[in-house]
Amino acid sequence: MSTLKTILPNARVQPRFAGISTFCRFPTIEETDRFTAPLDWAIFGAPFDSGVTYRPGGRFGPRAVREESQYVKPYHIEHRLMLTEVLSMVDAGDAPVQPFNCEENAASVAEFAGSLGDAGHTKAFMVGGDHSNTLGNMRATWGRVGKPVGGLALIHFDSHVDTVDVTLGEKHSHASPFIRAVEEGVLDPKRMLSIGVKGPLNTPDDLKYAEDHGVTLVTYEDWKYRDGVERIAAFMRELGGQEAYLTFDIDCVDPAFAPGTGTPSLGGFSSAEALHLLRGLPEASGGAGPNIVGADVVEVLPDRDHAGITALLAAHVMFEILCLDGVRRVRESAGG
Ligand SMILES: [Mn+2]
Repeated sequence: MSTLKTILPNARVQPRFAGISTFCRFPTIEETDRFTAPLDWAIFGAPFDSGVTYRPGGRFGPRAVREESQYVKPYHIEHRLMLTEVLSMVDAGDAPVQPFNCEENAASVAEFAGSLGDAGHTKAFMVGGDHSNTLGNMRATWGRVGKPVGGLALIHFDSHVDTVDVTLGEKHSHASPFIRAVEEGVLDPKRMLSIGVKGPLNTPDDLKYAEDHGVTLVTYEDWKYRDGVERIAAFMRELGGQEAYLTFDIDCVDPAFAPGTGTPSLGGFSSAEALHLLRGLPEASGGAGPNIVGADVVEVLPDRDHAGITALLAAHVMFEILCLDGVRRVRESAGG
């Protein structure tokens, strides 16, 4: 009798290069015989990129990540975790995006993400698309956890802080999801941690909103050469088991490792450093790790990618984030 909560095709019998590509070969949301209800994570695509300020093409991100994720395997060797034994996970398809309107698109993504699975249990994981889609999944996540007054905490990996008020005359774009989320009460800026910030920026004011509202900013250089590791650990300990959303903009990784993105910013994490940082969050917290109630990976732009390396990294980042929830559940059920 299998103890699996998510049934994958047996890669020793059914090759990874055959069949229709779902995220990590997870079942579709209709294949209810391949996952254990209640559903823990519904993973969906948000193929929308009309919120970009520079190079478009992220609308093809979900398909590219699905394709490269065929080689994501379920056993995490550092956590000693068989993810499919701990979580039931599906590919829920793509949100119905609104390619000509950023604000309407966020509303559409929110409605779709909020409808997935069991409202009181299932969590929504979004694969973008540009970062403007995150406002939609954050709204849905906030609703799923009962719209707590004060908003969600946020663990944010990005080159950019994405708290610009207006860009090219628009309040809704991939430069603005977090200022809009704060205004809506969805996000608590005092419990927002931005990791991997790097420049150059348009003006010094691009950091001012975050600094004035209590966001914890850890630049790449802070993490690599100064006190960033300690500051991340302090944030994670303070956060404890509070409900947190995790968003991963692939442009926090050095374009030498993740060239397939639309607003590349030089330097930054290597692939290995990014994976190491994610794997280290439980230890940094001093406990079971962050209580991730919603998540995304965004800004993969396949047309600028080489050999699929950016999409492959995004697929493995998704796996790492799901494993964080797996680790937390294992440690909590063990009473520690
Ligand atoms: Mn971003």
